[in-house]
Amino acid sequence: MYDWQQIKKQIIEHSQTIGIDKIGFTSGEPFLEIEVILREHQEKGYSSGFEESNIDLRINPSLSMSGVCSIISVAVAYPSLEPRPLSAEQETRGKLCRASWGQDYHKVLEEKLSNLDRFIKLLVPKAKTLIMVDKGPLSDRAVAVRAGLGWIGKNGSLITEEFGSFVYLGEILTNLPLEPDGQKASNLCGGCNECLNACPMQAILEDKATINCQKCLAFYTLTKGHLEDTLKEKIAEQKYLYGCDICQLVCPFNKDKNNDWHREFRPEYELVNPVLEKVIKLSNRKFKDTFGHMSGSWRGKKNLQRNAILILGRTKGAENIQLLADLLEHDLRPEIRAAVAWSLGQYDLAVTQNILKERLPKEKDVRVLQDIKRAIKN
Ligand code: B12
Repeated sequence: MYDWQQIKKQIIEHSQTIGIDKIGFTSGEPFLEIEVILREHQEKGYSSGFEESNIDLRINPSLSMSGVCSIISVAVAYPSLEPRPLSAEQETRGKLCRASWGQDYHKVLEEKLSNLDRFIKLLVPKAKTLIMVDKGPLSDRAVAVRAGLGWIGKNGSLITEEFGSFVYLGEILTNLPLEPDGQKASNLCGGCNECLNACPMQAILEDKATINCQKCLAFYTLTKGHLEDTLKEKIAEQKYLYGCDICQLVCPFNKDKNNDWHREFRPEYELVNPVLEKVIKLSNRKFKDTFGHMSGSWRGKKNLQRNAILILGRTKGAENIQLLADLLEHDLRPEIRAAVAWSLGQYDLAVTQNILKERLPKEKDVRVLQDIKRAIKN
């Protein structure tokens, strides 16, 4: 009784009016094409731990929603061009990855998909649906590939020909029999190895078009707790407080593209390149007010502060020694004191060595003690 072709057309048209940049359709069949990839990724210890660990759930949409017949996959583009500094000031700053620019993308995409969902239910009141953005068990990238939105680049990202890889993904599972889009996007990476060469961690597994998450810098910026010194160095060197864009920035499909038409994602210089000292001194309330709306606030204040301290250490600015000394003496969080110990160790100065030595007899946390000792030895 329904004209499904017509309904699909109306869904596509509506999506274009609500800021969905690309839309595609695929069946609700299991994603058998990625089963081996996902199992191997997990078995070899390449997983991040943030993804759904139950592979059956990951590949079988019907375990998330019984009666699923089709999946509507969407991409929403986000900007890549750095905002201009407001002045030529030389304050030490860090950066947040582009996926944390503007409003939290989960919220933005969920709103767009809820809007599309309401529209579908106006057309077909009995439609059953389930919205997923990032947090669902399905691989958003695998859904997008099968729906024809793009291809998986060597860096593991879903690349669209129109917008490059700076796109967020989400999907609606539904029991409606919407016709799948037959045409898959061709993989246009060819012999290009820019991402492989640029990754500071050698995290990209070339032959697999996937990454070893246990090496990925983005992963480490959001890992809680203590870090190995080599990882501290990498965070400090690349200046990322949250996430990492390196393997995407060098991608030829992202060059000369700045997907800046969604107001929600427009970056504010002071927020995406914050002054490190200000980040380190944030109160809980100020953190929530300043960064709470961004996806980069997800891992909490302590993570951003730990990373800010590491970056500060690498700059070795004399003006920051007092701040670091105060933190080592008074901050109650061991991860913060450990980061400070490393940072003070970066200065090759008698004064910073003395600060570390004076703390030694007072420090109670075993892990921080080790870090202080290493910083003194260095
Ligand atoms: C866990 C996670 C992370 C982890 C691990 C990342 C990773 N590469 O696995 C960490 C914290 C490191 C991370 C980082 C980032 N993430 Co993340 N992350 C996820 C999450 C929740 C699960 C990913 C996952 O399962 N990984 C395991 C691998 C094996 O699976 P997969 O990446 O989904 O798919 C792979 C395979 O299935 C295979 N594949 C898929 N389809 C097909 C089809 C064929 C034919 C073949 C052969 C292979 C194949 O290739 C894919 C790439 O390796 C997804 C959301 C979701 N629910 O899917 C977002 C997601 C992948 N992340 C996203 C983003 C934006 C990022 C960052 C760019 C953020 C940043 N700037 O720091 C980085 C990119 C790092 C990178 N190069 O991958 C976007 C990616 C959008 C895009 N255009 O690809 C997603 C989809 C969130 C979203 N809804 O928009 N992320």
